[in-house]
Amino acid sequence: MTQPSDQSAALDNLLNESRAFPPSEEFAAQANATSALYAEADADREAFWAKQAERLHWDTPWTKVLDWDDAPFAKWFVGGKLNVAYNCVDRHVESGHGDQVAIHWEGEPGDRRTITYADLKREVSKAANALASLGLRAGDRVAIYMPMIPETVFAMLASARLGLTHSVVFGGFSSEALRTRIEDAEAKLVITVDGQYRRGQALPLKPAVDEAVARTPSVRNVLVVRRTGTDVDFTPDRDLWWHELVDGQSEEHTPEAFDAEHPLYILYTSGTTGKPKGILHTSGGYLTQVAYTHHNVFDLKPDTDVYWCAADVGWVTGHSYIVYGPLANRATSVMYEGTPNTPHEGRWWEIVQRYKVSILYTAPTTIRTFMKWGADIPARYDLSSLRVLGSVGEPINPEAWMWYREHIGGNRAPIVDTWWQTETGAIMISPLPGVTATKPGSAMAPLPGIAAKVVDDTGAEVGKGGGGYLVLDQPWPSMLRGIWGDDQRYRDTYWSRFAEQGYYFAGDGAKYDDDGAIWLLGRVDDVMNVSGHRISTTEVESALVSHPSVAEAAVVGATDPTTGQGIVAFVILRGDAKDQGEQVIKALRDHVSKEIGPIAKPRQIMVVPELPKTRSGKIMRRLLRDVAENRQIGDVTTLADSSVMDLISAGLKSGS
Ligand code: 6R9
Repeated sequence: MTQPSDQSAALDNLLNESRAFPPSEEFAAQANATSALYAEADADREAFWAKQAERLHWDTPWTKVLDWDDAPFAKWFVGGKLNVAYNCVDRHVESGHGDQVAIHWEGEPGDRRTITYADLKREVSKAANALASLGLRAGDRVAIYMPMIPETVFAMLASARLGLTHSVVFGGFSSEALRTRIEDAEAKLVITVDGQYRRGQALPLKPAVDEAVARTPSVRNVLVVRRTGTDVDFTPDRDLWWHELVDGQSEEHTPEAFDAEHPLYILYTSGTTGKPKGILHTSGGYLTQVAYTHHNVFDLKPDTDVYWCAADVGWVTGHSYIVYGPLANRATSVMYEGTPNTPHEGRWWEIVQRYKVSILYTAPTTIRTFMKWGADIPARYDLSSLRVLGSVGEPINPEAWMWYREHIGGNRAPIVDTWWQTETGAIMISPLPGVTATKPGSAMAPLPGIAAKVVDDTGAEVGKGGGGYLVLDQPWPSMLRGIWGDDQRYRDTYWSRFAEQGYYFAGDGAKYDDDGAIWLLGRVDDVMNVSGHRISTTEVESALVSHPSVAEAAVVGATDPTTGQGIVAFVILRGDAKDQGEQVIKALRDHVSKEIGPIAKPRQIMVVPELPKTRSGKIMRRLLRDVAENRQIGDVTTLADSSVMDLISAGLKSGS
């Protein structure tokens, strides 16, 4: 494990940041949130959450807010029953908002669709009838391997409506990644597309599904949405076209109420070992917290705002803040299919201008990319509609924060830097716009109802100015309910580090500044954060060593000005491969891309004669990070052979 002190050293300037931006009176006067929320939650946390749960329609009221007797397995809103899709769709139509736009969708090639809440109800009902006709029943798992198109949202909501548990697999992942996820969840259905648009090109996706499904006997059907019109192979009886199955279905579907703890979805995320963890989320507590946070953190006014979360739906941010939170709150959203520079670098700002987007939620890596492209690009568009800006996925450096504020937010829109994880389900630490005076680079404080602390190695809370590990010391409604099929791994990963205190260990280093504000310092385990995507070092290492040219591999995340961290791999090649130079490096990068996905492609691969290891054989990635970041190499005393680092440095200097 990296010590948080390593990271705080690197982020020292960040902690000298002393600028503060208090909310304007004008914003505060109209804000959803008030400072009274903190006091209210402190006075009685469970009563506070019970009140937040009233944002939803419950078919059967709960009898108990929280059951924590079987900790760390929580039950929230015990005995309550609800239908998640009804809450996100039907009730808005019933309250007279059927004509309100739910989604302004824009495809990468420029095609557009406007979907009202009434349209959404029809589409979701038809899709639910279609899935039921395939014999799927509550509790069955459905894998969704799709790009950013409306049918992805329909598919998720149709699953939720029937009590099916969806597992969305990011469309950029490889066939192999899809296969392991289908296998782990034992999915009966895969929903996918013929192909997807990426950087102006139509790329096939169905062949990856065919390859995966050939080895996953649990899958009975593959439902294919036609997106790009490319030819696909069809396996009779197994494969079905969405338009043939769904379009003819009845537009009426009566939702059934499910238990508050009914599984809603599984979402796989990287852990410290090669095997991804299936993070399990359930219904009532999850929907309560995503709705509550979306309302307060983004200050959503459903009648006037146009909200755009520019994440991919394959990540938790897409689940909670493209689909469930905004729809539960009757938001009008923008959904965009493609990359920010297709066909030009002003595409996003053109979209903001066209739909008068008022709330924008994105990641620091994207903001840094825009910085690189230049402030003159957003300056060509009318961005005056923007009134709240959000950031998520990794620590945002003060420089990017200030740029976002000035060039996108017109020095007017408050910025909310939101810390949370796939596991937390919803935002946990964030400023409240209109309430909190923000500091560039700090996520500030736990939201009302949330309890977080920075603790030292022994679990004792550090004082102001102190650094250590971030922990969550009280259960929260949208917390994960476990790792799919692996209760022990759930206990070990999150609850064993501070077992005595009963704290949830987030895996992030953090620090309090002199005012007690929280600054996140990145992961303390072997998980990298590349453009806001979590990739484990082990995962990339195992992909590399699965190639016949590689004897051994060690992977580190090195600071990268654009992507936050970049993947740097150190490999020891086998005999023959040593003489193949650049060719083998290219082959290895392609191999990783095929095994895991293009986002896991190493930025740099260095060929080395040896790897630095401790006596117990654990690779000392800390030292490799020093090399990757061109720093003086740190303490080598725990190395089994301390001359190894000299060998590595000498080899790299001579360019071999
Ligand atoms: C929502 C999401 C979770 C990890 C988390 C942390 C990093 C996310 C952050 C942040 C600093 C923020 N992270 N938001 N670090 N400031 N505002 O990203 O979920 O993909 O599971 O990643 O991302 O390291 O532990 P997920």
